[in-house]
Amino acid sequence: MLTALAVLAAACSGSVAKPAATAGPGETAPFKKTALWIEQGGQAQPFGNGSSVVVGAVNVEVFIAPYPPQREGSIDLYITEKTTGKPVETGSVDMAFDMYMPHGRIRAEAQSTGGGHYLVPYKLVMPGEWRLDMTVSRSGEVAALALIFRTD
Ligand SMILES: [Cu+2]
Repeated sequence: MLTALAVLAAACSGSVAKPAATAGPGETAPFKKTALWIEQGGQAQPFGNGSSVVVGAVNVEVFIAPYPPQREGSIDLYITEKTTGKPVETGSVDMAFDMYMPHGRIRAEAQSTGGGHYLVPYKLVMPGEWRLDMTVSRSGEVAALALIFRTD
């Protein structure tokens, strides 16, 4: 409501409305709370919960529950072949959370439940901004992915 009024006021006075701010890691946007980013080529981009990303030869769909992320929750991954769409069931998934503080890294174990679905329960020692490094390994091929997420 306030946003609409502000835009209306700007239109009446003839001034140009500013584009909506996009929050990056470490920033707080005034109107929209982003809690998840993906890091690609050294840059963090907002990443929607439930989105998928191509990493090497596989497609990885990522669901975090609850969302926005809490200190304790779980991550559901659906991993499929990029070319055929077939579920990847033979891989092993490694996960580590880090925020570069003296408490160190936190490992999380991925449990394969079949059909390309992997469940990763996690418990973090403190709230804040965490980097999640994920690797999918199978038959000598390793695909790496980095997410950044903020917990309350
Ligand atoms: Cu910390």
